[in-house]
This record gives sequence, structure tokens and C-alpha cells, in this order.
Amino acid sequence: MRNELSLEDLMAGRSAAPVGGNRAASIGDDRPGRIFACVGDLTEFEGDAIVNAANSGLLGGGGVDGAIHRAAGPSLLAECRRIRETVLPDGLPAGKAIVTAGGKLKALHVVHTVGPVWHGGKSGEEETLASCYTESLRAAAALGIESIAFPAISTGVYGFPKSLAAPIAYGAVRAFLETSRIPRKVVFAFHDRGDLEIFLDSLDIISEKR
Ligand code: AR6
Repeated sequence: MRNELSLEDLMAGRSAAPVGGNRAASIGDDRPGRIFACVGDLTEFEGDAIVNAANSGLLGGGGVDGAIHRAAGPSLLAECRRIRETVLPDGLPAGKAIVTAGGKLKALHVVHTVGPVWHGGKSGEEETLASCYTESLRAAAALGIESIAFPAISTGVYGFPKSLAAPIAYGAVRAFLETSRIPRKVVFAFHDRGDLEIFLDSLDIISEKR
């Protein structure tokens, strides 16, 4: 992924007229400046870690999980099996995170987290989704990981509405970075341009509320 841009640059480059002042500046002013976004295949990320939107079983699946396992090769599945046989016999609960090596991926590590399945929003889905981002960053920081890229957790097979997920993801990452020097760089990687636009639209709404 070579098209990563800081959120400041992405917001500044948007064509919509600012509402109530300069939106890019109003977001950038109080943000740590370590958050980036891009469109691309997460498995191509050249950094310390990528986050896998896994399921509790940890043994692979479809979506980004399948892509990560295919790109990482069999050593990733073998390590996941060992985790299931030892520390997580019942699987990884939603909202938690665990780190493995990255196998043949360009990223050195994979942080596996399990997003909530969307059941209409009254089953704690928002809190669980925020926890996925916070716990992934906590696990990454504990290993000294400097750069990490996230997919849009739960917004595929698990059905979480993208426009609701975006401000939760952004808010959780921003809050974590305010408390921790590392990771130095966090990237939101979207599968297509439309998903990135939904994310940026949600930042517009956040800045307009301030
Ligand atoms: N790079 C970046 N984003 C991607 C890629 C990719 N290569 N592939 C998909 N996406 P999903 P979930 C986006 O379904 O909703 C699996 O079967 C996709 O467009 O991968 O958390 C697991 O094993 C979407 O926006 O994850 C679980 O059973 C986002 O990644 C279940 O799906 C997440 O979509 C988890 O569902």
C-alpha cells in the first residue's frame, strides 16, 4: 500500500466547501497526527503489523481473514492452531486481541481481533467494536510495534453499518494514541474508495459537532 495519506491531507484534499470554518484544520488541531488512511489490500502493508478481522475460532475464514491467511502461508494457521490448543481453547472472545507472527506477509506481525456481529445495535456492538481497536493497539504497543494497519473491522461478513463503524474506529484509535507514544503510525486500510469516503464523511460530522 503506497497510497497512504495522513488524515490532514485527505481532509484538506476534499472538494466539499468547509462548513463553519476549515474542517481539515479543526480536525487536525487536536489530533496526534499519526493517523493515516488509504485504499488497498491490507496484506500489502509494509509495516510492523496488520490487524486481522478474525472469528473466535482463529483458524481462518473469508474476507480479509482469508486474504491474510493466504498471503501469510501455512505458518500462520499453524501458530493459530497452537494458540487454540494452549492459551485459548475456547477461542478469542469478541473485542479481544492476540498477536502472531506474520509468516510470508510483508508485515512482521498479525494482530487478530474478533469484531461484533451486528444484531441491530442494542447488543453492545459499539462497545465491542471500540474494544477491538483499543485492545489491538494495546497488544501492539506492548510489543513495541511502531506501525500498524487496520481493516474496517466487522463491516463485511459481520454486517456492522460502515457509517456507524467509522467514527467508533476513529474515536478509539485517537483516544488510544493520546495515551501512548506507540504505535507511531496507524493506518486505516479500506478495500475500495467508497469505503474510504464513508470514513472521511464521518470525520466531517465529528468535526462539525465540535
Ligand atoms: N484488504 C483490506 N480490506 C479488506 C480486504 C483486504 N484484502 N478484504 C476485505 N476487506 P470482513 P468482518 C474489507 O468480512 O465483517 C471472515 O470470514 C471488507 O471490504 O473481512 O469483521 C472472518 O473469518 C470489509 O470492509 O470481516 C469472520 O468469520 C472489511 O474488510 C468474519 O469474516 C471487513 O470485512 C469477520 O467479518
